[in-house]
Amino acid sequence: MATAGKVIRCRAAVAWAPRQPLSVEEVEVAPPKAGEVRIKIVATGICHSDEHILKGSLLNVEFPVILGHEGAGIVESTGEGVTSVKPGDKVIPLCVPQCGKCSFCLNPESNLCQKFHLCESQNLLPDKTSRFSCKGKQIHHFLWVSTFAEYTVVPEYAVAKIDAAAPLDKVCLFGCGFSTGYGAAINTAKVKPGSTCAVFGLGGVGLSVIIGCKVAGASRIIAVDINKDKFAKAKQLGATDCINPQDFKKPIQEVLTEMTGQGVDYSFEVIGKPETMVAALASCNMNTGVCVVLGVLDSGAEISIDPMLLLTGRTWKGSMLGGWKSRECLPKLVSSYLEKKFNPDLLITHTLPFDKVNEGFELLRTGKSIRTVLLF
Ligand code: PAD
Ligand code: ZN
Ligand code: ZN
Repeated sequence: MATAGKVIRCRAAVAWAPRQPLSVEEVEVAPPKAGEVRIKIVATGICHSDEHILKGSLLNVEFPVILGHEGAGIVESTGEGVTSVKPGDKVIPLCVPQCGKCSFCLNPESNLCQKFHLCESQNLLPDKTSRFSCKGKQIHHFLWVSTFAEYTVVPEYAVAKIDAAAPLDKVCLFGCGFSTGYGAAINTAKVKPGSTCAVFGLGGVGLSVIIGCKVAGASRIIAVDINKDKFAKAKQLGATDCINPQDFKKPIQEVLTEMTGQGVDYSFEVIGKPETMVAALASCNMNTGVCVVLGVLDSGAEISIDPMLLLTGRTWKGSMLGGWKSRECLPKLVSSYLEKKFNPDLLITHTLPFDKVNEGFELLRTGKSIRTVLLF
């Protein structure tokens, strides 16, 4: 491409400081170095985790930064030594990389990679420099993806090549929300046919859990949210019952236990609050129940539980990006979508031009959207 090897000037939403609106600016994006890929982002979703970072309530991010981690785009150019993608390929940048070499990557049971953000800082690219600058200032990367930029640079092991037929304005959700929720049901809980499930929190991730439970053949899927406006979509995607904890005097775990006899087989916390994490654990069968935590607490927050909840046999677990080995599995997941195995398009309630990124965040905060997709 004509831009290869050159600095590209383009739009990006810069977060100059926590708790401030994003600022759409012209930024400079340097060419990819060896082992890196520069991607033209076509579409990006807004996930609750971006909001956590913006609030300053998640660890390990340095400002100014370009957020966004749920995007899809087209390779613009590649640095020396890159072999798995070439200019023109459709790709998803990966917030959980897959280097293929570390002990986690070599373990078939694990989907993390020791290059992921809790093992290695991702505020800068692996060579500890940034490809972004704005008004003479260096801007930090975020999770090595920074999809709130028209062009971004990522390491080769943080990019997955997907089917050329994939609609980028839809499959951007596979970069986080859809894959996380769907995989939590399929890979982490391993939901069995005929089982009962409870899903706490009906945002983009929680509704994706419902899609996963349905595909896995669950016979009862109970959706839990304090915002009843989310119930219609939950039903459309496969929820059999929808309940609002505020409609009951007794704790929601007691309501769910009564509804199901001994508690659900699988419960999922997809909100990120201490009290709902404990309630979700207590809602599953005391002996054989499995509770999966996907919600992210504000940094520093903790939970305490009565260990008896676990002693009787419950399993309490969590997962990142739905347990998928990212580079290997996301392309297959996109192919299953193209074969119409599931329909996450229903999660997209709003599509906005990129410049309206702050409006997108406002829709998330006020509970009016499931996923907003921003288009460049
Ligand atoms: P969202 O804000 O779209 O949805 C959260 C939902 O929870 C909303 O529908 C709320 O109404 C509902 N809710 C809030 N409080 C309560 C309550 N007390 N009881 C019942 N319902 C309530 O968020 P999202 O779907 O984008 O993300 C959900 C969480 O998952 C969030 O904490 C995010 O940071 C985390 C996440 N984890 C991973 C992962 O890999 N584990 C990936 C992506 C997101
Ligand atoms: Zn996310
Ligand atoms: Zn690895």
